[in-house]
Amino acid sequence: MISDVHLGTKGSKAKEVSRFLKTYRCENLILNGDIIDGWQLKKSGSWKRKHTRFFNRMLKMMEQDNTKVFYLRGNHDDFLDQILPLKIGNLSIQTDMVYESHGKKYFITHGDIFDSITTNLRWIAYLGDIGYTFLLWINRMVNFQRRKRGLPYFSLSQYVKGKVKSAVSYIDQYEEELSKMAKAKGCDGIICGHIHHPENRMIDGIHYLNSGDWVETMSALAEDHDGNWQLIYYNEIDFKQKPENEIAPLEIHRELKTVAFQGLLNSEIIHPFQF
Ligand SMILES: [Mn+2]
Repeated sequence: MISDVHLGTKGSKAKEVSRFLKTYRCENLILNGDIIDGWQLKKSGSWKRKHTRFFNRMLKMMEQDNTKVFYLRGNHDDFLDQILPLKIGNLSIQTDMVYESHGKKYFITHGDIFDSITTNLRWIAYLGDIGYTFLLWINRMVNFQRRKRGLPYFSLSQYVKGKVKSAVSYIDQYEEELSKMAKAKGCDGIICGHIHHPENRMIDGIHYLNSGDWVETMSALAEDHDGNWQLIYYNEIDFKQKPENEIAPLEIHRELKTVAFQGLLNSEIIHPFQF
């Protein structure tokens, strides 16, 4: 399973994700939302050949390995809402799904449904070191100006630190909310994407899984024949070896409709940090 490829944007690691898909064989491929970045394409993004190659690879998998593809809509590819549910041969486009395997039920959704309650500066979690250094630099500039005007020192770094802390708790809050939803739906686990934060852990008796992204972490999620889930990081793959990794079969239980929320932070400047 992969999510958040954001094809059509500069940050999309399209070549890497195609290479990743070429390395593995699977019975089912779940594209868990934000595969195509419709928002960015509408504004200023450009569709490149490498973005088309991703879909060529997907079609090859469907042809050669008889892989079933489930494309679940994300908030950036919400244009799919107009056509789903749609099934053409081995390709199925839908809102979300329940996946049953080895006696366990997993609710699979992109996971943007909680954006409405957690819109406050969630992008700041992804500032990282460079962003932080940059902010410290701004801090110096701001205070230089303030001093000239006789204003007291303002600690932007302290302000940002507080925000970063709340961004970390945003991730915790997100993971907990989705786990609660899985529980409410009578599932054993939840699989999502959206926040570009790969994860595989237990939260209050619910198996919480996040398939990561192909913008920052280059990560994916796979289930083996025994029903064990693991995160795969592109940077850790030994491409010289020819692994014959196959992923266990998948049964579709039922389709559920969820409500789509548009992200509220839609300005050009912070776009790279949007989920
Ligand atoms: Mn998203």
